[in-house]
Amino acid sequence: MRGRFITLEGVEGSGKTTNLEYLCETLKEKNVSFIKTREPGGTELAEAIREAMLAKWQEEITGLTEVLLVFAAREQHLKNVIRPNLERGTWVVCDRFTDATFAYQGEARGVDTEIIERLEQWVQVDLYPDLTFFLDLPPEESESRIAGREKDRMESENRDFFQKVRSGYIRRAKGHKRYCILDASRPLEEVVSDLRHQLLNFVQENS
Ligand code: Z5A
Repeated sequence: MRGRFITLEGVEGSGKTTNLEYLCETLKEKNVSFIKTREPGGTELAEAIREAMLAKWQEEITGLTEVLLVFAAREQHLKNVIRPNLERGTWVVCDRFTDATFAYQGEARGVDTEIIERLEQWVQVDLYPDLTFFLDLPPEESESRIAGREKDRMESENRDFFQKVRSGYIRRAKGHKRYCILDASRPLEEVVSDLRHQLLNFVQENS
């Protein structure tokens, strides 16, 4: 049986990394065989593309360039990591996937959604996440959570940009049944308990 593909999405500081650890613990408890990975990244070349994508450059980086970079990384990641694992029955847990491209490059950078949809079909063909946790947090709260960190090129964008990212995610979440929206402004224990509950139901339905 094909493995299941779970993704985590949200604005920066919404707690993806933190919740991912709890998600993995729950899968271990249930004896689910899985790998943890991230986008952009997950392979040697895709990690190099991630570095280039997040670095600060003197020249202007267009939204379309970002789209092409993330899909080049995604092709490598799908071919070398995600597909082979799913095919051998291993579940894949991924920190961000194509929903991030729609939110960051589509909604916030203004790249035509049709272009992203075409690349999505071309690169992914029939592969989409089975379950997506969206950690929803207003940008002003995410700012205070990551205050003091050294910011990369994307993190250096302003509040208006992250407001658009959030709206993009909310719009997509409403249109796809695979989404599970978690209010990430609550205390961590509550967010984790909610995530765990939804995940346990999913594991039961898919084992
Ligand atoms: N990107 C893109 O543009 N297009 C694409 O297609 C893809 C990605 C795939 C890298 O993503 C960048 O790539 C990202 C979008 C772009 N850029 N931005 N900006 P990333 O996921 O690697 O980086 P990130 O979003 O910056 O992740 P992060 O900063 O590591 O945030 P996080 O993982 O969501 O948060 P965290 O580290 O778990 O938590 C942040 C802090 O909050 C930490 O101190 C926690 O202890 C605390 N925390 C967590 N939950 C709570 C609660 N509930 N209450 C209080 N405090 C909490």
